[in-house]
Amino acid sequence: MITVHHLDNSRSQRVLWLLEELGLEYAIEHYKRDPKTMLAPPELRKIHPLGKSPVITDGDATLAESGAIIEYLIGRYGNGRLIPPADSAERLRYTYWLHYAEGSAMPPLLLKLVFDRVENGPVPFFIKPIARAISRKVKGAFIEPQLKTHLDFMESELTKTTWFAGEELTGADIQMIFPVEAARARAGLDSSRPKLIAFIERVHGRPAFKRALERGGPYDFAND
Ligand SMILES: N[C@@H](CCC(=O)N[C@@H](CS)C(=O)NCC(=O)O)C(=O)O
Repeated sequence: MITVHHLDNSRSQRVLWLLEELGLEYAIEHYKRDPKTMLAPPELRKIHPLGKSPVITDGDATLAESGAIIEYLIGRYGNGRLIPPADSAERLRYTYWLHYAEGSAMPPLLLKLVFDRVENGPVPFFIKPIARAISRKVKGAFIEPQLKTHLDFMESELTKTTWFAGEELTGADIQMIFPVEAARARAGLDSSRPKLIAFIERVHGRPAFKRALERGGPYDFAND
């Protein structure tokens, strides 16, 4: 039996979605974020030393890192589904987007989250103007231009194909939904980039995605 160690409002939602697309049976161990720090509870470290979600266990195997989990589940249980044929142009795109999501798209989104908190979070009043000034400088000079470049790039790629790797839904889309949703929630992705918004809507309309939401519990990024 596959068990997903699932943190509310997190990347592991996409693993539940994948399992639903593949029609596999699975169990969920639920973990709740600390409401103040938003960090995962310490129990998750008993499953994997980094204490991050997602983590899955399958028999004797324990696997973390959403891209690795997606590759593993599709390779082991997909029977050719959700992955383009080897040596095709689509397969290369699939590999690219599977890595791009966490390797390139997420870092500026995470930086935005951190510096927004520096700017607006509770700090002693005499530090606040300095914290604000530093945060605005970093965001304006580095983070926001980076986010624009990535959003423009993703939008233009989706003018070439319906899904990220081609005309069929693949694991690459399952991996990409999280940064695209995060960009809508916290980085200004809006209807000025219609292909990305249509991508989110198409994903959220899928029966497997809806089933995964019912099983996973709170997931604010799906609030359309
Ligand atoms: N690159 C990792 C990132 C894992 C990660 O940072 N997960 C977040 C959830 S979205 C987490 O567990 N956050 C809680 C914490 O850091 O304590 C992946 O894709 O699996």
